[in-house]
Amino acid sequence: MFEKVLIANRGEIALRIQRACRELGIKTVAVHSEADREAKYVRLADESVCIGPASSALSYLNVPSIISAAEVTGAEAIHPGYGFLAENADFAERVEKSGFVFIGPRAETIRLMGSKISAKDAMEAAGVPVVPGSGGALSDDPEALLSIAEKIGFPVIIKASAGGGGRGMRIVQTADELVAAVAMTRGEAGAAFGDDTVYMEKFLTLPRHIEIQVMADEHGNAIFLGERDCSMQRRHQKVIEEAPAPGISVALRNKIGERCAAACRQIGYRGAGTFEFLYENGEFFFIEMNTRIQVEHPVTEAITGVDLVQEQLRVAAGEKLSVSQKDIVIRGHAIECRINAEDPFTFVPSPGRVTQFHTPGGPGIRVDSHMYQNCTVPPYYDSLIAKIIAHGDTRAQALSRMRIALSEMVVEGIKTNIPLHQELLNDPGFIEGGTSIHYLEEKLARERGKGH
Ligand code: MV4
Repeated sequence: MFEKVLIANRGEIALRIQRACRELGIKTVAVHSEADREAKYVRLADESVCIGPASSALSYLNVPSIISAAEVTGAEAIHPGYGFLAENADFAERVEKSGFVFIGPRAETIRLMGSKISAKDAMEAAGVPVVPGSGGALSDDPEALLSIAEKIGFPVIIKASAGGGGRGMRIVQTADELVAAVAMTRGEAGAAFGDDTVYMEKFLTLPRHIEIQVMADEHGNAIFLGERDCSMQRRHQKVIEEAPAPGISVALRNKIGERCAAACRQIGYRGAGTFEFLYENGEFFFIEMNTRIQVEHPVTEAITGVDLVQEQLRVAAGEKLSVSQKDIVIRGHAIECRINAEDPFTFVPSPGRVTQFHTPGGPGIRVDSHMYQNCTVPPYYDSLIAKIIAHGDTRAQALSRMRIALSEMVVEGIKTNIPLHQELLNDPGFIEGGTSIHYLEEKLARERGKGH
C-alpha cells in the first residue's frame, strides 16, 4: 500500500478521500487554493501545499503546481476526486510520466470514454445495450443526415462527441430542422471543446437516469455494485440520488450489471467507474461512462457496505479488490440529498460565512461535509456544502429517516436548498418513485411558474 497520497481536490470529497487514506494507514497531502487556506480538509491533512490563487484555473486545475506539490512532499500517488482534473486523460498521463500513480483508470481508458462516440462503440462491442444512433461521427451531407435520422426515427438528438453531462446537445423534432441543428451543434462543440465531432441518437422522451457502479482491479477482477437512480435533477445537476432504482426487477438489474462488469473485463478497466444509462419502457440504453468516483458514491456504499474510495486506493496500489461479486449483497435502500449553498427558489449561489452549522445523526444517517461553524463558502467553486445519506431497511424507512435528518440540519448565514429537499421528500410523485429526468423541472414550472 502507498505511504503517502496527494489529494488533488477540495471540499467534502477531499475530506472523504483523506478518511479512506487514514483508515488504510496512508499519510495525506492536501493541496489548496488561497481561498481554501482555512478549509477543514487542509487542517486535517498530514501536510498541505498552497498551489495557487482562488481561481480554479490557477490552482485545482494547475497541473505543474500539483505535480510539484507531489514532488516536494514525496507523495507516491495522486487522487483526483471528482470534477477538476478527474477525467482529464492528459493529466493522468502527466502524473504517470512524472513517476506517480494516478488513482483512476489508465490514461487511454479515460481518453476512450472522453470521446462519447468511441465509448459507445467500445460498449456496444462489449455487449452493453446502447441508444440506437448514427454509430459514429456525422458528416454535413444533408442526404446522409436525413437517411440516418429516418432510419432511427424522429425525434433525434445531436450530441458533441467531446461533450457529456448535458453539454453540447440539441433535440431535433422534424426533418426540416435537421441540417441546421447539426451545423449549430457542430459549431458550438468546436468552440466549447476544440472538437466539432457530432453524432446522432434516437431521442428518448421520458427516460430515467440510472447508472451502474463498477470496480475493477488489474488482476482481471471486475464487479458491479448495484445501480443508482439519479433522475431527480435540474439543469443536469443531480439533486437527489437513490439505490436501488425503484420498480425495476432484481433480475433485470443484475443482468445489466453483469454486462457492465463483463465490459470492464473486456476493455481492461481499472478502478471505480460508472455506466450511465437511460431507462425507458423496461429497457436500459448506455449513453456515457464516467471514469471517476462520483458525488453520489455514498448511496452505493450504504447499500453494499463497500468503501469505494478504499477500493480505489487498493486497486491503484496494484492489490486485488477486497470483495468479489458474491460478496455484494444489496441491503435495504439509501437516498442522498445534495445540500447546496444556493437560494432554494432561484437557485442562485449563496456563498458567505456559515454562522451556525449542526448536522443530523441517528441510525442510518451519514453526513459528508467539510463545513463547520464560522467557516466560509467561497464563491469560486461549486456550491455543494454537504451530502446527507439516509439508509433504511426499506425505501419508506430511508425516506422517513431523511425527513427527520433534514429537519435536524441547521445551516445559518447562507441560503441552502434544504427547503427544496423537504418539499421533494413530501412530493407524491417522488414518494411513489420511478419519476423521469424531467420530473423536477416540470414540478418547479408547475408550482412556481417559469419566472423563477
Ligand atoms: C439523452 C436524452 C434523451 N435521449 N440522449 C443529458 C446529459 C447527458 N449525460 C445525456 N443527456 C441526455 N441524453 C438521448 N438519446 C436525454 C438526456 C437528458 C438527461 C439525461 C440524464 C439526466 C438528465 C437529463 C436531462 C435532460 C436530458
